[in-house]
Order: sequence, then structure tokens, then C-alpha cells
Amino acid sequence: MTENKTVLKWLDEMKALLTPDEVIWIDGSEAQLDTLRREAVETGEMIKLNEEKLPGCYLHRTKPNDVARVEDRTFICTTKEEDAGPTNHWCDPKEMYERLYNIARGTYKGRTMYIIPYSMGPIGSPLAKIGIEVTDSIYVVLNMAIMTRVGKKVLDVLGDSDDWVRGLHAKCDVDPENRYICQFPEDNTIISVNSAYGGNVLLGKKCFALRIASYQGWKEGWMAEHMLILGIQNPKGEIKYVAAAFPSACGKTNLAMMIPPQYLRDKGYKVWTVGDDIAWMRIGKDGRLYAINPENGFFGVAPGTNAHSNYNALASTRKNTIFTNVALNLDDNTVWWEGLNKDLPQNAIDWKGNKWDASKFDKADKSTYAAHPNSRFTAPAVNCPCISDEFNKGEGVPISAIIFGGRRAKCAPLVYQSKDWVNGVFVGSTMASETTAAAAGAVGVVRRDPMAMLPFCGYNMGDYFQHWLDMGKKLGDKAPKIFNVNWFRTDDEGNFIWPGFGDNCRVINWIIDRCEGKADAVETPIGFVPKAEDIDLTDLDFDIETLKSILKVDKDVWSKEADEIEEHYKKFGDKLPTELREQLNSLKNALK
Ligand code: OXD
Ligand code: MN
Repeated sequence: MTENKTVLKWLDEMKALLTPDEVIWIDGSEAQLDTLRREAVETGEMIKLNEEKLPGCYLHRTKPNDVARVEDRTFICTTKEEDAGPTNHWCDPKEMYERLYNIARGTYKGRTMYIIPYSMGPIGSPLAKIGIEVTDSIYVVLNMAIMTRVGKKVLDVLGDSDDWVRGLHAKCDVDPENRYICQFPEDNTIISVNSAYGGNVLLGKKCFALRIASYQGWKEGWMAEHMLILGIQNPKGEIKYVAAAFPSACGKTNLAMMIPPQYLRDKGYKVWTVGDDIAWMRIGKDGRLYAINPENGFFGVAPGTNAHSNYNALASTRKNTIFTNVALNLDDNTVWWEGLNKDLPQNAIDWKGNKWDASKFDKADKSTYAAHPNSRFTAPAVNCPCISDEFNKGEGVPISAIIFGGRRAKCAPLVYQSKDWVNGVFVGSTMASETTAAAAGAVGVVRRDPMAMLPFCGYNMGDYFQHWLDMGKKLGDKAPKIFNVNWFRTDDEGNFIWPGFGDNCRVINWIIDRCEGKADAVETPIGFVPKAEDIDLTDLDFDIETLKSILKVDKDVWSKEADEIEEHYKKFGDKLPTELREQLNSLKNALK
């Protein structure tokens, strides 16, 4: 399929190491993918679902020990430990290559090596990058064929260039004790062993598009961010784009595919999804920041997804989708998960492959769930009813605003605008979310997750903050405005105050108005907060006094927050840019 010497040389090394019985190049044709689907069904690796209700859809179950990303087994392997920084696990590359090669050696014996050439971003786009993943899993091939653009065309674009990312995935024995997800940013290389679960093995996603790409962006002057991208169309038909970063469990996919409230729809507002998880951003010819979604599909969390919470995500999963670790409803050979609807299936198989007893279902006890809480759908982006026309174009969309956010019961107001880019970097670098009852461990614990990149930054986070500051200098007055949102303020009983979901559109509209100089604001020690009357509450049962309460910046709460930020910043030592330390000092002064 290619004459590229760097590719052929690496593949020879991989074949010698892994000793597969057979080697198959993935050419991207439907015929080849269909053969693989049939093979996976014959071996039981996938279950074909109801062709009428869910055409082209399949169910796959992973081993119960292999259901999520494994941050404690994820390594950044750089020559100098300092380059991985205080927030990553580090290992010397030589030592790690040896360990991983020893684990992977000979493990493709009796198996087939699939070679997947893939493009992150529309094939040939100046913002796209190419990778080649070898794997011994058909599930990986079929997921990669949804999540990325695969096949011969990618190699044609690559030509004889050496600018591509090497990716080795070997299932081995799916042994958690020998599971490793390793990035070698200096060599453009990823190695993943002993897992067969999504985020660990679809190497184009977190491993390449965030960890390796963030490093590349640092070296090459662009940005790879854990951000959704959406376009909001106003009644005049103009579309403005925003990129937003949130830690897990803050509703990123929901915001990316939000449906504006009826009142705004009637006026002509519409939301277009460009991406739900990752944004690659470069400065365009006109000096503005342009973003593409490097992915080609959604690898979304299934539980909680329903026609109300996210109609567009659910619609995206109705054809050509692979479901992982959800329940199988035997009555009609479809899938089910907690939160899909209230009709608990009476004749179902749970995510572990056992008969499910609906009568024992207890919301408070996850062990009684039919679907794993981190069960997923891998759905083609083109299925999404609100996919943007720009999605498949390579130029990217101009970003007007960057939005950070997290779950904060009392601290951050519903929305505020940073004072300028540097202050916005400060806001992103101090981002935090409180743990919910949905996650293991104590409730309400604050976890700092700068720019939602904590598990995904492929280099020293101090250097990453500096890179953000440098990008701001290059962008100058063309830089997107930076905001922070918090949909999760609670009352004294712990109930969410703001309705969220589609009504978040009202907040996004204020953000766009601010970008265009159309809305007023009140200056506070943390930044610019809306005047309550500037958030449009039409047709919403929500009074302005309550709105004022969630726009409030409480000085005592923020003084405590500033102390916690100081602690958080200590981790970065000398690598913390002085400008950010100065930001913290001015916040403290302003709070006095
Ligand atoms: C994801 C994540 O799966 O951020 O997208 O964990
Ligand atoms: Mn993510």
C-alpha cells in the first residue's frame, strides 16, 4: 500500500517483534470492514444487533478488569524526567521500550496483525496529522474506522514523509498487572499493551490527539486541547464558534450537541457540533485561532444519554455504531443502559454477559447495573443531526471564545469573563471540579484539572502554561476571549440551581455578545460577571434574584480558593510562569 521507507522499516521491526501469522493492511473499503465485522460476529467478539432498529450496529464486551482508561499505568517517556513534569508518570524511554518489547514479543503468534493508516483531521487538511496503528484486535480496527479517517488515501497523502505517529497495540493477555499505555513524544511513538478497552487502545484519541499532539503543538507552535467545538447560529444566520474544556462528568458531549430552548429556536438560534472532545487549533492567515476536530466519531458515555439529556447524541447512535459494555435486551436484540428510559428490560444480559435481574436493580448500588457506568458508544460523527457543515472541511473554524468550566457547588459563578488572555490562562490553569457521588471516593473533594488536560498533557505542565501564554502573545488582539462557566451551583439542600442542558444556550449567547462588545458586565476580583438582566430568561421559570445568587462572587470563598491555588501552584516549582504567579498575587490583593 505504500513505498514510504520509514513506514516499511518500522513495520518490519514490528513484524519481527510480534511474529503475527498474517498481516492485513486496512484499506478503508466497506467490503474489507464488512468481512472483519462478519469475522468478529463468528468468533463472538461482537454481537450483531437488530438490523431494523439499529442497522449496522454491534455490541462488544470487554473483560471486567478492562473497562476504563488507566491513569496510573499511563506514562510519558522523555529522555529527561523534568520534561514529563510533576503531573505525569515518567519512565526512561530505553527502559520502557525494553519492558514493553519484552511484554509484546511474540504475542501476535496465531493472530493477525492489522495495519491501520489513519488521519487525525480531514485527510489532507493542513491541520491534520497522520498515524499508523498496528493491532491484533478487530474491535480496535472497527472502532478506529469510526473514530478516525482510515485507509489507503491516508498513505497517499503521507507520501514519503517521516511525519507520522507510530502506534503499537498488543492485547497480550489483557493482564492488568502488565498493562501500560506509554507515549514517547520525542519519537512520535505510542505503545499500549494488555488492554482492549477504548481510550487505552484507540491510539488516535487520547494518546495521539492529546498527549503526543500537545507535545507537537508545543514544539511547532499550535495547540491540542481537550475541548469540544460548537457553532452557534444567530437569527441573522451568522455562526460564531466556541471551544470549551471541562473535566470528565461535566456534560461536555451534552453542551457540544445542545438544543437551544424553544423560545430561542423560534427566534432562529441553532447549535452546530464540530467536535465533542478534542480540538486542534492553529493561528490562521488572518491571525485568528482556527480549530478542527481531529476525530471522525464520538466515543461517548452511554449511561444517562437519552432523548431529553442529549437527543442528538442518542440519534447519532441509531446506526453504524459499536456499543461497548452496555446491556443487551434479548426481547428485540437492542441495547439498553441506565438512564436510557424508565423501562427496565425484563429479559436482558448485563455488561458482563450474565442474565440481568431487573428486580434487583438498585440505583445506589452500581453492582446491580445492567450497563457498566463507563459503557460507551462509538458513533460516526456524520450521524449527528446537528453536525456542522465545517466538520469535514480542513480549514477549521475561527474561535471567538474559549470556555473553561467545572463542577463547583459554591465557588465559581454561573459565568464570568477573564480580564484578558493572561488572566484567562490563570483561570484555565486553576480549573477544578468537585467529585460527585457518581465517582468512587469522597464527595465534594476538589480536584485541580488545568484546562481539563491533567491526564492528557504530553509534557511538563509548567511548559504547557508558558505555551498558552506564548500563543496569546502571538494572537495579540485577535485572541479569543476566555470565559469560565459553572452549571453546578447548588442550594443548601444540594440541588442544582441552574437548569442547565439547552438553557446553557442563554449563557453562551451572553458570551458571544461579550465577544462582540454588545453586552455589559460588572468587574469583580475574578473577572467580568454579567449583569443579571443581560442573561435572557424569557420563557424560563427562573427568577432574577436566583440568577443574581448564582452570579455572586463570595470574597470569603474566593480567599480560600486563592490559598488552594497557591498550594496547587507549588507543584510546578520554577516551571510556573511568573505571569501566573503575578495573577495569583493580584487576585489576592483584589480580595483584600
Ligand atoms: C473521555 C475522557 O473519555 O475524557 O473523553 O475521559
Ligand atoms: Mn475526553
